[in-house]
Amino acid sequence: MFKFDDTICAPATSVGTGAISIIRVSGPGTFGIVDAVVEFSKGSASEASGYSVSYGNIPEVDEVLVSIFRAPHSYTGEDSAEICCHASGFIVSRIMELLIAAGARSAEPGEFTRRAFVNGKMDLAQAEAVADMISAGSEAAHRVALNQLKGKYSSELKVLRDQLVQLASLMELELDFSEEEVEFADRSRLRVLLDETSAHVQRLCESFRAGNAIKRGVPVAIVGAVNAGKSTLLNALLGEDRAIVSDIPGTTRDTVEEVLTLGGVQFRFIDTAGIRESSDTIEKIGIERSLQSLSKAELVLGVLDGCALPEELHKAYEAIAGKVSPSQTLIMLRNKVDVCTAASPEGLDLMDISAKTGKGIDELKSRIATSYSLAAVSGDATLVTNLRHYEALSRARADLAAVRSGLDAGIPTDLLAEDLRSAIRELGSIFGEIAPDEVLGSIFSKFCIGK
Ligand SMILES: Nc1nc2c(ncn2[C@@H]2O[C@H](COP(=O)(O)OP(=O)(O)OP(=O)(O)O)[C@@H](O)[C@H]2O)c(=O)[nH]1
Ligand SMILES: [Mg+2]
Repeated sequence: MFKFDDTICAPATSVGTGAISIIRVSGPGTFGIVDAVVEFSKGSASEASGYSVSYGNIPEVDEVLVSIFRAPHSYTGEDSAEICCHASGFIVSRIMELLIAAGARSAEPGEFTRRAFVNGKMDLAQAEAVADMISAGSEAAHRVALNQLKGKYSSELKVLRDQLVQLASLMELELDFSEEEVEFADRSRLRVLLDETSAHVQRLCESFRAGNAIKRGVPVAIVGAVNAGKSTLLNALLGEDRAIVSDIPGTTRDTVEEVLTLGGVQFRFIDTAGIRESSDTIEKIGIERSLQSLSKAELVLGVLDGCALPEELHKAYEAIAGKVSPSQTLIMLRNKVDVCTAASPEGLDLMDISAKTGKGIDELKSRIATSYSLAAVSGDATLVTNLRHYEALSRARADLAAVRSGLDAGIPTDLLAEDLRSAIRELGSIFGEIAPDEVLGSIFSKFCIGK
């Protein structure tokens, strides 16, 4: 285990909120430093056993509770303490000053978790999951982060990496015997193994779209012609008057975004400017944004004015459907059915709603929830949610494709082995097998102080 020789401290709770704050201390000097700052009513931090809590006093500052964790049984793997005090900005900064005067140093963002990683308490993917866990805004995002934190995700990647190592050794075997012209005894096995692994890497790459949507909130674009009732629909879904509604066509100029959790999944509903020909510069920019939101959405709610004539409805339907790609889910809505009661035109898959009266809104919500259900995250399927992992997997996928086409073209194995090694490095980089300082720096600098 790597030994850090300094001791760090930081507030672990946000200052100014709640009643209690926690200040974390970690490193070899922890107990001596805490003893210099806190007068314990019984014994001292240095004598206290691990997993114990002691009551103490910091003269002229506050009465505190100190939790003691002895190495290696702590978050960081080092001797650590957590000082629980009243949540006043003054008290927290005073205790920080006293700890620093006693020999601790103010921690960098993410430094506790970085130490936990370096000390082997968790791998890199698990360390990243700590940040995801804290920022998870829905049950689904929490579940994905929890799976990653518990190490299920890393084990899957380790199995994959081991398969590639096995492949590499098969290739090396071939290299060893190449002078004796051992004709690729195991080439077919090599191919099978390579194809299996590539398919698995491919599957993980493909899961990123859903994984990322779950982590950040599934983007749902509400699109359609002016005055169709898009903003009224956003308000009906949210149950509040968020967007401006009026009978003037072109009311919404810029996109309006709000988050709503349905069935444990967070959705980001984006109300957009109505699409029409316009010579107004600002409206044109708004429409451009509508089209961008549409193309980036996972789910598209196409809103049609139910009072339009059948041929207009057909035209409006096609205008939206034509902009939706096969990988997106489209739900087409015929709005204003409270006043426009003519039967739905033939041949169009439309759901009848009235954004104004709320008719059909609950059904629409359950349709949206099931289109992106929690089942996607609760099953065995692993979801990639981290951009760094996705990029490493994509590079590994390209390396493996190069190995495959090299094999087909009869390229000597020693040349292919290089691509294979690169793929192994890429997978290893996800759980931090190889973790250069600058990679660690960029990961942990995004954490907050005290994490
Ligand atoms: N009767 C009825 N009127 C509705 C319904 N939904 C919207 N409206 C009315 O239709 C008009 C336009 O509604 P908005 O929600 O502003 O329409 P929009 O699609 O956001 O329009 P733009 O922002 O201009 O593109 C308003 O007068 C709404 O009250 C509905 O379900 N029934
Ligand atoms: Mg609007």
